[in-house]
Amino acid sequence: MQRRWDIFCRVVDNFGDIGVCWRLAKQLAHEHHQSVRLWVDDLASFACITPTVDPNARYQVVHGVEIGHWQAVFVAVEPAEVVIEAFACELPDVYVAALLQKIKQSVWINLEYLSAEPWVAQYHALPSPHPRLSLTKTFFFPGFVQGTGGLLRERDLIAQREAFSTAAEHAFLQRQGLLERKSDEIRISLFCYDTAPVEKLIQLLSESVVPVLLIVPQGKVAESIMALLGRKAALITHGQLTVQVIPFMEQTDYDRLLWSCDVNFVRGEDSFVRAQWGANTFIWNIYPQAEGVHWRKLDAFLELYTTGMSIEMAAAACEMWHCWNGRGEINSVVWMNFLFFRKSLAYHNKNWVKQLLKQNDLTSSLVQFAENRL
Ligand code: TRH
Repeated sequence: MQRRWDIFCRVVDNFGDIGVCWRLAKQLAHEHHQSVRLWVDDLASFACITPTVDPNARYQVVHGVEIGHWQAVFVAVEPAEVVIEAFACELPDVYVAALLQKIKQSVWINLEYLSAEPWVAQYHALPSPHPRLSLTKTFFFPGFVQGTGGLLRERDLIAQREAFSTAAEHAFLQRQGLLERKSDEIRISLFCYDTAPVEKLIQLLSESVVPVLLIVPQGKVAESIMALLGRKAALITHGQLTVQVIPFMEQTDYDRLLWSCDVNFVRGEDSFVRAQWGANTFIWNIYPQAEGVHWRKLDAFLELYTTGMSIEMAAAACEMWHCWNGRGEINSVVWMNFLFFRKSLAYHNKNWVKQLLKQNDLTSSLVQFAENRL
């Protein structure tokens, strides 16, 4: 049944908040034929991952989704039947007041950040009564296991990835102005925080015995690599290493980049999930949190993900991931050991994807949940 949805997104920093909300909004509109309004406080960040978004428009429709600029003074609107408060962003007071006035209550969902920690399944879909008002919101947790809300995954994503032939890759590389593949080359995409040991990685890649192409989206990390290599250019060669700095791509093209690289360094939440669907070898730079809370998340994921790997392969992956996140120093042994397992890891990832596919995707879970409540 077609329902009206309001999604509220506050961009804390980076692109993950809007990345997730935009993906969800599009999927609701395109696959579930829902009527979706997306309220975003930072349209400039949004425009980086979706160039068709006008950063100056108060109201616009893009890919069938209504987009409203969430400004400091929120003009009262009739609330939708389903309300998504993304990542505890706190709905505008006038909107909450309007929710209270509704004869038939809306379904109010707080969409949480992704975590592989075991408690997630226990807390998923629990109601939380408002402390003062007669309204209840539900905490909805994405996750990797049954009993959670699942992961964002478009209906045709895996089929599209499987249909990504050599010819399609060639066309994609040409369209993006990316270098063609050399025969024995290792192709790596690098999307990480500036706290990652990038300098060390550059040194290791420069010493490689096979050619390496490192593709880096523009931003702080690309700037620091250019400073390190002493050249401000889109293409820099240093020993066996070629660095290609590229503009930010649209989300769908970023997927293709992940499919066309042998190793993907990803970060945060959304690119981390996309690398998993892509199934090529990946390394996660987790979003750092106060008091090292992120380590529990990282290790919880590694525990799930490495299940079924040989002890050696699991150790190589865990060591590389730990070093990349600042626990231990990345050196040639750690890197070479990880590279040694590169193909086996990609093979393992195919089974990992099969396991993840047993779950409903997050958008379908949300639609089902809302429909049961309305
Ligand atoms: O940008 P991020 O670091 O976002 C983070 C995380 O979501 C983190 O959990 C959150 O707390 C913090 O923001 C506030 O990384 P993430 O999650 O991978 O989001 C990046 C988005 O950008 C994702 O949707 C993929 C997209 N992207 C493109 O569309 N094109 C590109 O070229 C690149 C590199 C990324």
